[in-house]
Amino acid sequence: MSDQILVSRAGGVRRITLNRPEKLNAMTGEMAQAARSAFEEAAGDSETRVVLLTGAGRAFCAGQDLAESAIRPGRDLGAWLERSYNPLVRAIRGIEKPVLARVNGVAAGAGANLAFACDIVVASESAQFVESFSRIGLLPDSGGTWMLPRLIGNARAVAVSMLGSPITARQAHEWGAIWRVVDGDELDGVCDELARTLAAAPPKALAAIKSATARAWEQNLDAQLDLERELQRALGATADYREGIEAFSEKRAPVFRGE
Ligand code: T3D
Repeated sequence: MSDQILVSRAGGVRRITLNRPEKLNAMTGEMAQAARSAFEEAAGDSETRVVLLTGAGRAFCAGQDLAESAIRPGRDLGAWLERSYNPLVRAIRGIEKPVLARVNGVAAGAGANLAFACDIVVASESAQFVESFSRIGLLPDSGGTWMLPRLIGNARAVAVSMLGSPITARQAHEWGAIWRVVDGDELDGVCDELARTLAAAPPKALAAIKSATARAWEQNLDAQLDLERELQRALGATADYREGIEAFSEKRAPVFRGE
């Protein structure tokens, strides 16, 4: 594993830290590939029930490392995306476990869109999201053109993408792009508590919520009702559902095992 990514696990919570603090965690190809591997490992680890993505130091991620030779003008940026960000975004969206973004500082370019790809985003008051691509002659990638209109509406998505103007954490919250904005000194407590709560929740139900809400963007209500029927049928047969019902009637906290 590259030292540009730190991975640790405590209980059911796997923490993936982007680790180039002196460059605001600007993403190299090595880092993108290591992050993707970390998500794939998390997907295959039965002990991991939630993944927390964050950055070391004062930033979350400043996007693509602009000094990297692979993205020099004239190089094939499409091929670069296929090697770096596209697999990473697919890994974040595809993992059947909740992904929590702890946005501790600026999230720019691909870094902003990696945060927006996560299931639940908590940002520090001082954080900001910058769709900085147009400043260097590019369009938002890493899913930005897909996620932004859905998260904040078309008018805002087009404006922030064209202008590259920073979205403050507070504004991102008001626009519905992120779950919470908290004081910097509360960020760890809030994220740890959320991660623990998600780690104790029924994994199959969370996976179904993740996949069903993703599908809802793509299909009509009729098809979505069919999907809910099938997913609920499967969940209704799980041991965790039985446990949830029993715990409710016995007035105790449920213990969900993902079975
Ligand atoms: O294939 C493709 O499509 C290409 C992929 C594109 C995906 C993208 O992500 S494109 C967008 C890339 N990101 C940016 O354009 C953001 C560039 N950075 C900034 O605008 C600013 O650094 C920030 C607004 C993020 C933060 O500003 P500030 O004033 O807090 O910090 P700073 O002083 O600018 O940066 C601190 C250091 O980090 C500095 O290094 P130094 O001079 O101390 O050695 C700076 O150069 C470095 N850094 C910040 N961002 C990047 C970076 N180094 C390389 N690449 C960066 N993206």
